[in-house]
Amino acid sequence: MTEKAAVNERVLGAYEGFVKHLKNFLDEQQFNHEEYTKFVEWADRLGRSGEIPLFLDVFVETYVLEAKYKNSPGTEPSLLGPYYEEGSPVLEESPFVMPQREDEPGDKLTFRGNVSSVNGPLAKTKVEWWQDDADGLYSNYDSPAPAFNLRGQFHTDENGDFEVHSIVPIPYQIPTNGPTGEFTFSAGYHAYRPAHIHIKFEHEGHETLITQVFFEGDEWLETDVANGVRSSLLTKLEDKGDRKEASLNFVMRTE
Ligand code: MBD
Ligand code: FE
Repeated sequence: MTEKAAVNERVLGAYEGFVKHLKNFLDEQQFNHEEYTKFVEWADRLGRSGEIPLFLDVFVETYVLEAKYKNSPGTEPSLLGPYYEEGSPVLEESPFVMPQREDEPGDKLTFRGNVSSVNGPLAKTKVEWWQDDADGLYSNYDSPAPAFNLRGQFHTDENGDFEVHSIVPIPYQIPTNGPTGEFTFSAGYHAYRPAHIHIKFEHEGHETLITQVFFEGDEWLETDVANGVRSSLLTKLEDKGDRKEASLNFVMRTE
């Protein structure tokens, strides 16, 4: 580049703000130079392993969301996470059956929800859904399942209602054999997230809502390694014999 690019004030402000707080942090922590070098080596391994999105989504994303959305009306956002995939199968007919293998392992799940706006009812909201399978794996990411297994998109009806048929997700263990696991165990944390469904809502004139659904009684709710649980996102799994049922309503904010 010969010409100097225009200054991006957001980048400059972010870096200067970061340094301001970094100084206080370093005064407090008093790292020696060997510790700094070890950190650089670990960060290099993190980058080379491809785990930067994983690490940041587990250990940083929740604080970004909290800072921006605490005390806002409407449904609380939760983590997007590293396993969102654009272009999932478009499901046309309700109840929306998540793409799955013929003999998909796991408990069958019927999930009912409603999407409204802080201003009232909302028709035809676009919904994207993704989750792990009964082996704790997300399709498209180191999984033997077909691409887009347990991923789909659809629209709510005229009243904002929707019904999904899927399987119950299981607690998710983040990968532990790389630099993210190294950090997790060094800090004395476990590697689990409670079982969750990822869900994303889009509607014109509204802020896109990315959030998750969790289930009461899950053993990892209080100690989620990614700290993504919000009590308003909890629902109850009801045993209906051959399947489980759950429901939750969602409220979108206007732009
Ligand atoms: C996940 O499944 C997830 O939802 C997050 C936020 C981080 C790692 C794995
Ligand atoms: Fe997840």
